[in-house]
Amino acid sequence: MVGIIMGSKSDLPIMRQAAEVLQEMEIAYELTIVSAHRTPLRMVEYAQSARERGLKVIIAGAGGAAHLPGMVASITTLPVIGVPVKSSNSIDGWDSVLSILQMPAGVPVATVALDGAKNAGILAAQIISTYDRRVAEALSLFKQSLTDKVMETVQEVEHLGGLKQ
Ligand code: RP5
Repeated sequence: MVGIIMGSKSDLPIMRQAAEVLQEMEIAYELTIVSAHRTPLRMVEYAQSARERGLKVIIAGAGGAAHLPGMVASITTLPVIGVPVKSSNSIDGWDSVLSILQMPAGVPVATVALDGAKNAGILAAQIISTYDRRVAEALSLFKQSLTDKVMETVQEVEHLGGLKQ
């Protein structure tokens, strides 16, 4: 249901975080390398066939001169979520962020934070949840777990505060 693509194997430590969150919510995904600069024809073929292969959302991550998400979005009508990666050839990550974020009108890429692959996975799940009730329920449980984790720390901190008095 979700295609996770990245420009290089070196993006995998970041991009696998999108896969992990989809796996936790039992959403089917595929994970592969598609490089805008090194395999441009593969990129075109991937983007052209994505919808007919049954994908609902594409998550695309790249670093440096990060053209992959935008170029894929220029070919497919599926929603594309872009993950700017702080790669070895990146200048502090700003190059990747701006390359993915500053798309021209007409070709949107939903850009998450630098190295924000986990949020990309959650956003993909949220798009799928618009028509899939099971995924919507998995997201509700996930949201509740965020609240529960914070509330545990609230209690811990308030307890420490109490000890100081
Ligand atoms: C981008 O260049 C890739 O997405 C990666 O983030 C970066 C560096 O690639 P490698 O030289 O590590 O293969 O195209």
